[in-house]
Amino acid sequence: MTPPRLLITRTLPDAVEQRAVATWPTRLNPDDRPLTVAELTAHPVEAILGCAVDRFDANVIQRLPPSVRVLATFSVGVDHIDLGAAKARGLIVTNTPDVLTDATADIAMLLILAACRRAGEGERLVRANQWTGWTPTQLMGIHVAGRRLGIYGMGRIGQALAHRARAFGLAIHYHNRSRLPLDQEQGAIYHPTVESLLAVSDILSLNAPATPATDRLLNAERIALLPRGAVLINTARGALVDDEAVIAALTSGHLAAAGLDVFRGEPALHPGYCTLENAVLLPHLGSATVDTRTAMGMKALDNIDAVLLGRDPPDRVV
Ligand code: 8YV
Repeated sequence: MTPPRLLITRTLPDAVEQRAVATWPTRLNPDDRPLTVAELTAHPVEAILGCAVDRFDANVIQRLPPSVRVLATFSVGVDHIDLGAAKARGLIVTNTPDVLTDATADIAMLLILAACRRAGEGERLVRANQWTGWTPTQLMGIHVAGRRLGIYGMGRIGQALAHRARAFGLAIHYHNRSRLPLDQEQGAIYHPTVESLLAVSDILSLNAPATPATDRLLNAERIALLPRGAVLINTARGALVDDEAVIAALTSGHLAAAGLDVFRGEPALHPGYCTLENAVLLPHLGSATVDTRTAMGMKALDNIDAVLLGRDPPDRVV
């Protein structure tokens, strides 16, 4: 009997690829080129280790060879996968929760500080050789301590961000589908509606998954509910915001600044962001540490191993 085969769609950290190759006959992508739909669906493998940049819509899932039993995504987000189509086909889908919580919360905290303290503008000034020297009023930013941080989505990453933000003197408010138990709240103030959260958010951080319900959640009407001069942080998904409305608010000053790690249609983000001095823009770095990306790959392989060896995968989504 031939052993099960694995397709890994993008280049992963060495330790992950070495483990995969040592365990299963594995097709790697050493050029790290995005695979076309034809390439994604061409290989009669039993398992696919894919990434959030691979689109597994209903069409792709239907075209997968019948041999494919498990799709392990190298991400916690599953918005790039049509879960209904996977379920209908009997395709097991797994993700990588927990291991990227700290790294992503770090990037959210980094963006809060960078956006409030105008780090992008300062960096650009120095690099352009235009810094003529210290002045008492140069690049004055927003003082973080004492301000209110509103966290939309108080799951693992939201809670890890709250933990960091408390150390910077921020008061934590949050909205979540359900209120957290008191011991997990740690003094954070629950808002039963997003509108009530927005009204008190000097800094608003989006930490919820992209779903039909959260698509363009932050639109012009809801941005208007934020205090004037609020700061927007997004390390979740670009789909949660209406780009035109965010850009208009950053231009008018209703939003003082934004720190964004994720974009609708990335890497082709809305060009309006790139000319805004008060937007700090990162290329989806949330989980980008060697330790985290290695742990994500190992978790994806744990899930694949479980399915191929006939066990329940630890991180089954459908
Ligand atoms: C990943 C992410 O790095 O896990 C997620 O959902 O957004 C990122 O942290 C990215 O999706 C790579 O697959």
